[in-house]
Order: sequence, then C-alpha cells, then structure tokens
Amino acid sequence: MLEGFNTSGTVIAEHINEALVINLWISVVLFASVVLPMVYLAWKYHESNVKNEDIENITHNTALEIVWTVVPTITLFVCFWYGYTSMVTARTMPAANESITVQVEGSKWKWRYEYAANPSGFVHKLGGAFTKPVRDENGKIVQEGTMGLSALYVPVNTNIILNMTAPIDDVIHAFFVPAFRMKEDVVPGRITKQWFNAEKVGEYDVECAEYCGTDHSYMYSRIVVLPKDEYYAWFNSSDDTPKGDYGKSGDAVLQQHGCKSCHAITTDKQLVGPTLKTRRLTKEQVLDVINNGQDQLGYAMGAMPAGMASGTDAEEIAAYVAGGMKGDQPASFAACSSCHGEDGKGQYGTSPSLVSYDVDLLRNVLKHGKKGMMGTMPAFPYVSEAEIQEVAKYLEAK
Ligand code: HEC
Ligand code: HEC
Ligand SMILES: [Cu+2]
Repeated sequence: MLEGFNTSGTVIAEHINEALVINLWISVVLFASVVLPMVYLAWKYHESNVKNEDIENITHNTALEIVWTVVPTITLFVCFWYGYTSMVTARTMPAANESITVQVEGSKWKWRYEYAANPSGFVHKLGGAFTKPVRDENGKIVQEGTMGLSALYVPVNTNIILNMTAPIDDVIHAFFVPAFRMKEDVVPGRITKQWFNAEKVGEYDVECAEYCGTDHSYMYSRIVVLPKDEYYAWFNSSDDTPKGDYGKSGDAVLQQHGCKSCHAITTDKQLVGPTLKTRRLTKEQVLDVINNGQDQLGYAMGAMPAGMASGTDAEEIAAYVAGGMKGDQPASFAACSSCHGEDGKGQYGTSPSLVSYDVDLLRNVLKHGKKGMMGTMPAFPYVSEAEIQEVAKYLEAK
C-alpha cells in the first residue's frame, strides 16, 4: 500500500493540492449552476404545468448571455491559472549549482540511482530490484521480500534534480512519488527530469506508474530523506547505505504492510485505529475491557473475565493504565496484577502487556486481528516473525 496522498512532502505537492481543491470547488459550482436550473426548468415547464398561451417566443436576453459567458470564462481562467502555476513550479528546474543531481535509470524491473562523485572520488550507485516475497499456497511468507539497496537517499530541504532515462532496448517506465505528487515518464533513449525539495525527514514510496508490463508494479523503491549531516556523512563515505537498516527497518515494515494507513506512528492522532506512538489504551478502552471482558487474542491465560473491577475502582484503574501506569499504583490494581503483573507487562507474554506494544501483543493482534471499541483490525497472518520483531524494536525505541 502506498504512503501517498494523505502526506505531502514538498512545495510542489502543496501547490498541486491547492490547484486540485480549487478546481474541484469551481467544478462543483459550475456543475450545480447548470444542472440545478435545468432540473428546475424541466419541472417548471413540464407539459402538464404550462398552457400553450403561456409560451412566449424569446429570441435572446443580452444580460443573461453576458453573464453566462463572462462568469465561466473568468472561473475557467482561475482553474487555468492554478494549473499553470503548479505546472511551472513542477517543471522549472532549480539551478544545477544549488542542487544535487542524481541519475535515475528505470529498467525491467528496477530503479537505479547514481550520484556524482564525492570529494574522495567515490561514486555511489544504488538501486536494484525489490525482491518479491515468496509465499506458499496459504499466503505465508517462506522467503522475505527485501528492499535491498533500492532506496534513493537525499538530504532534507535541498533541491534534488532527477535526470531520468531507461536503457535503449527497454520499455517506458514512470517514476512516481505520491507523497510529492510527482510523476514523469522514463523513456528509453531520452532524458526526462523532475525535481523536488523534501521538507520533512522520512521515507516515501516510489512506484513505477506504467501499467503495461508484467512487473512494473514491483518496481518498488523509496526516497529516504535524511537530516543533512547524516546524508553528507554517508555521501562522503564509501558505505553502501547510510547508517541504519533503512530497507528493512520496523518503519519500512509498517509502511509495506499498510499499517500506516490506519495507525499514526509518530503522532497522537487516531486514524482508523489507535496511534502506535506511545502506550496505547485509552481510559474508555480499558473500562470497556473491564466491563465486557475480552477473549480474542489467544494468550496462554485464555480469556479475561468481565467485571474484575467496578465503580470508582474501575475508573481509578482505567485512568492509571491509560496514563501509562506512572505514579502511585492504586490499591485496586491488585485485581489486575495477578494476571497482568505488578508492572502491567503481562508476565512474560502469558497475558497482554498493558503498557507497551511488545512482540507478544503484536504477534497476537496480527495473528487474530482485533475487534474493540475503536473498530476492527483485520488479521495479518502473513507478517513474518522477523518483521514483527523489527516492528516491536522500532516501536519500543520511540
Ligand atoms: C484472570 C487473569 C486476568 C485478570 C485478573 C485481568 N486480566 Fe486483563 N486480560 C487477561 C487476558 C488473558 C487478556 C487477553 C484476552 C484476549 O485474549 O483478548 C486480557 C486483556 C486485557 C486488556 C485488553 C488488552 C488489549 O490490548 O487488547 C485490558 C485493557 C485488560 N486486560 C485490563 C485489565 C485490567 C484493568 C484488569 C484489572 C481490573 C485486568 N485486566 C484483570 C487476563 C486478566
Ligand atoms: C484497516 C485498518 C487497520 C490496518 C491496516 C491495521 N490496523 Fe491495527 N488496528 C486497527 C484498529 C481499528 C484497531 C483497534 C481495535 C480496537 O478497537 O481495539 C487496531 C489495533 C491494533 C493494535 C492493538 C492496539 C491496542 O492498543 O490494543 C496493534 C498492535 C495494531 N493494530 C498493529 C497493527 C499493525 C502492526 C498493522 C500492520 C501490519 C496494522 N495494525 C494494520 C486498524 C488497522
Ligand atoms: Cu516500470
């Protein structure tokens, strides 16, 4: 699943969003101004509503004709203006001496990136195929897919120019970065260009948007936007990739499986599901489980019975758990610690941790899915154990 249109990483993306919204509203208004009167007039002048003698022969109405010519002309010029200025921003390359230029090559079925030589003369060449995961007939991964070195590393707040081409005997590809609203054909024997200036450190998906051959959809890559010092530390070295296992990090796993479309990872925002930023249960969720019990995650302890606490005790416990179990522990928590442990961490995986997204919780939630008061999380049986470990490590480190 692409991280895409809900994120915006560049000035160009902002421009294009603005143009889109303005065009959309103008279209809605123009559409309504034609269709609503049309429906009304069709009704008003329906055969059964008019008599012959009511009908007048009107040849023209100058005022009305001026209005319906001038108003749409102006509004369409507004559309044009926003489209045009966005296009100019996207198409005007920044000065080469104030930018980093990277050569991009798309070929069946991979992206390659080549940088200019660094001060010690070393040329970074990255890229390669995204290795597809191999699954057995039950959808279980028997061999993991990897990003390998297939990411493009760039510094934040810097103009990046991409000089793109494809080998002469290859096919047309299209370099598409949804979060940057950036897409351009990559054509054999021709150089096409795009530029961007990413405003936020992060990882953004790259796809091939050409849908005419078997594996364009697997031409998966990423743009990894790094803080400037990290970028230059890597660029000036002869290391393959910057420090950190970018292609297979917990963050990459969350991205690849589409977790991020339902879960915020770095903010407190509740999307479809809860944020995975910090611990985790809201007071309402804890109360809900206390009142109704729960039996769906497959822990060794089995079901959690309903009614382990009630009234002010329950309130007090819920507030304590939702607060991350900090401060003095209310005495009433004794009703819970027998199973969840004194520290709420779930006694070595025999019952759920109430304070962290540990490996056991992730594994159980992904295996069984989870239905709660926030909604339904589908099961993800094909996320591998290694990926779960990575995600837990990543969530813990934050
Ligand atoms: C008898 C052991 C036991 C006791 C006592 C107990 N729990 Fe549980 N609790 C469990 C088990 C087992 C689960 C996992 C149930 C499942 O598989 O869905 C659970 C699940 C939960 C969950 C849901 C976790 C999640 O992420 O889905 C919350 C919240 C919770 N317990 C809070 C409490 C609180 C608060 C108390 C004290 C009032 C308490 N529990 C007492 C065993 C217990
Ligand atoms: C279609 C939306 C959706 C997707 C995709 C999704 N989740 Fe969820 N997830 C939810 C919802 C909704 C809940 C809350 C269920 C509830 O009410 O307890 C949830 C709950 C969870 C929980 C338990 C949170 C808690 O505190 O009880 C974890 C952990 C989790 N998701 C991890 C993941 C991971 C990892 C992925 C990607 C492999 C993922 N989710 C993909 C919707 C989603
Ligand atoms: Cu392609």
